[in-house]
Amino acid sequence: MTENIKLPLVHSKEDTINTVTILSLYEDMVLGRSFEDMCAQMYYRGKMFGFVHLYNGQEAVSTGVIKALEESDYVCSTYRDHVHALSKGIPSKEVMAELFGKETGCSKGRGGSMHIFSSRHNFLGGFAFIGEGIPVATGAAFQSIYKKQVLKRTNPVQVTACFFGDGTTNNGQFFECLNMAVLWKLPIIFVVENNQWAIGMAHHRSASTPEIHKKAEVFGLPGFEVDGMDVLAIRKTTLEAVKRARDGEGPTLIEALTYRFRGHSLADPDELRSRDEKEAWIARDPIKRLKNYVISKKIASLDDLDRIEKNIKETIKEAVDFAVASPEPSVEDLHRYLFVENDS
Ligand SMILES: Cc1ncc(C[n+]2csc(CCOP(=O)(O)OP(=O)(O)O)c2C)c(N)n1
Ligand SMILES: [Mg+2]
Repeated sequence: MTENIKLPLVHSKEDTINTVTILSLYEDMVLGRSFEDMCAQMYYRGKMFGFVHLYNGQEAVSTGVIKALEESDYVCSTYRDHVHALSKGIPSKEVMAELFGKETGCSKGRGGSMHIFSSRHNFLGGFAFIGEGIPVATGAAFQSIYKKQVLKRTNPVQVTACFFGDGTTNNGQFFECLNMAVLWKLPIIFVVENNQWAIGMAHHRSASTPEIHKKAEVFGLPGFEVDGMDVLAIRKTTLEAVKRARDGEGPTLIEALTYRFRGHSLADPDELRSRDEKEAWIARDPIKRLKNYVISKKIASLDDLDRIEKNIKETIKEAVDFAVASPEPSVEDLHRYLFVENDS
């Protein structure tokens, strides 16, 4: 399992990738998919409240980007945030408990589905308002070079990966932050998850220039279009962007072409997208794609992959049991965590 194998078609900078890494990418995508499927079940059983936006279909983007980062790097998400949080290492039971509104959740049950947060994991949220995370991520990238350049800290520069959707790129924060990031050469990767739709609005009907990666050129940063259903392609592009960021060469924009397999949220009947369109994208399922790759290249056996899937099932079951058994926040603590507490 630890043997290094050659990947002939991919990875110019990382031209060998070991079996353990490939299987860990597979495991992370299966974790994301299984977690979201369980969320749907729990939502329909009335265990979760409010809006819940699932990530099925987009797993290669989260895994491909976040698993190319170091633990000390930052991730900033959107309201479709559960799977980004899992890839960043927040334990699934803490994310599940958060969705159940329990005290043991990563945001102490005060955030819920759209406000997953963990300072311990440098996970900056979870934002219900679209585009809200982009300035926050830009700030994280700014403090990272400030520590290096002004405070003369010797640690490696921390990189920030900032995720947002195609619809969000029509908002002003996107353009303002691209400008600042280039001006100050910030170590940030803007990751556009172009899943072709913003709720019920098709991307090509709302954007003057639908090719989002081309907008990078105007601001002077590299912009790449990448197959968002191919985890290895995303990983390769991200590793190059991380290197540029850490070497002080500034930001990168990555547009990952992807698709969500479910409706916008669990409350969406998903009647606007055509059956043909959905079927065409589902045929490109990123998890099945990596599975086929692993089997055809004899990287691991079906039994190995089955074992991974079984372990994940167990992990998800434990996450639900933990969330069910956890206490609700107490009414006396209603005002806690609104402000930083100085009594520790
Ligand atoms: C500032 C703001 N305006 C409008 C909304 C309503 N809204 C919620 S999701 C959404 C579409 C976002 O689409 P996209 O950025 O493509 O993300 P996706 O849902 O596809 O992941 C909109 C307009 C919002 N949440 N915040
Ligand atoms: Mg979208």
